Amino acid sequence: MDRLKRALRRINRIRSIAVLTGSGISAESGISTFRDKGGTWDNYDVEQVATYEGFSNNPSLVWEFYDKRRCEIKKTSPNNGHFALSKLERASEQNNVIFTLCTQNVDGLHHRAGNKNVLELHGNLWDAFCINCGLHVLLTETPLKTIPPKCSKCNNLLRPNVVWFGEPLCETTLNHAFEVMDCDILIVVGTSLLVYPVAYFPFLALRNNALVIEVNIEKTEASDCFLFVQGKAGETLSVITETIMDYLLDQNEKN
Ligand code: BV8
Ligand code: ZN
Repeated sequence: MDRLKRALRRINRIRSIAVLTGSGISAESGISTFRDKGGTWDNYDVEQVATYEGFSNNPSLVWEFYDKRRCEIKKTSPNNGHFALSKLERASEQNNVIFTLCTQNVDGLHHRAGNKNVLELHGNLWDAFCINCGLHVLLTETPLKTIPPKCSKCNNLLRPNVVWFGEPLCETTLNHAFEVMDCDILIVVGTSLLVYPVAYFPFLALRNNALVIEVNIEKTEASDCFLFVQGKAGETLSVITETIMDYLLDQNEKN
């Protein structure tokens, strides 16, 4: 962690910390990633299960895909990587540092680990809405009794409240994320950085002179642009967040 300590010393005062996570942070909870060997996209055709066209063609197939993931996620728990980030959020609050966690994940594990200021960039698979009247429904039963689930108000199809390929991210969320990337530290964890526009975010942070720390079990195409720390999220994040928390305490004592 000497590289991290040296990099932290170059920051005059830490006022804001951002985090960007992908499916790799949930891997140690037993949830498969998308593009690793044997991952989700090895077993499903993304066009069929993660696009609006796929949903229109076969809503039952798409709901079976999401319901299977919901059942798996229900049985898992947050891991040390998730808990390290909720600890960092509490320490940031105690030291008057703004903390925002942006996630591409739709599993809801960051909330379950205790993080509060979470921006779910691609939605959340526990939430659904009616394609006709827009009624939102929290779908907690697993497995679903009826596939595809219907709207209790107008009996039209419900769809998962997630962002599919070819769909724009929610504008408010996107604008908020752009603001969040104007930060002093960005920690990027467990993402291949292959999905846009989120893959641009670390470069926005770099342009704002942020210290960008990337945690991954292997290098991504962008790793040479960041302070790359190779390792599993669970172990590595605990060390990184402890180092940052010590620094926050120091900077508070000095002022
Ligand atoms: C849009 C749905 C436009 C929810 C997902 C340029 C600009 C804008 C768009 C595009 C563009 N170029 C191409 C596009 C189109 C497309 C895109 O990016 N395609 C890519 C594939 C080329 N983007 C879109 O379609 C986006 N929409 O731009 O709309 C628009 C604008 C106006 C009007 C109309 C349209 C929408 C993108 C969102 C798609 N939805 N998911 C769900 O079912 O989950 S994306 C999907 O990928 C998930 O959300 C996932 O989170 C995300 C990213 O994947 P990762 O999380 O990174 O997972 P991955 O498996 O890839 O990597 C895991 C990493 O973890 C690896 O690096 C691995 O090494 C590491 N790891 C593994 N274990 C561990 C670990 N690290 C640490 N510890 C471990 N233990
Ligand atoms: Zn309806």
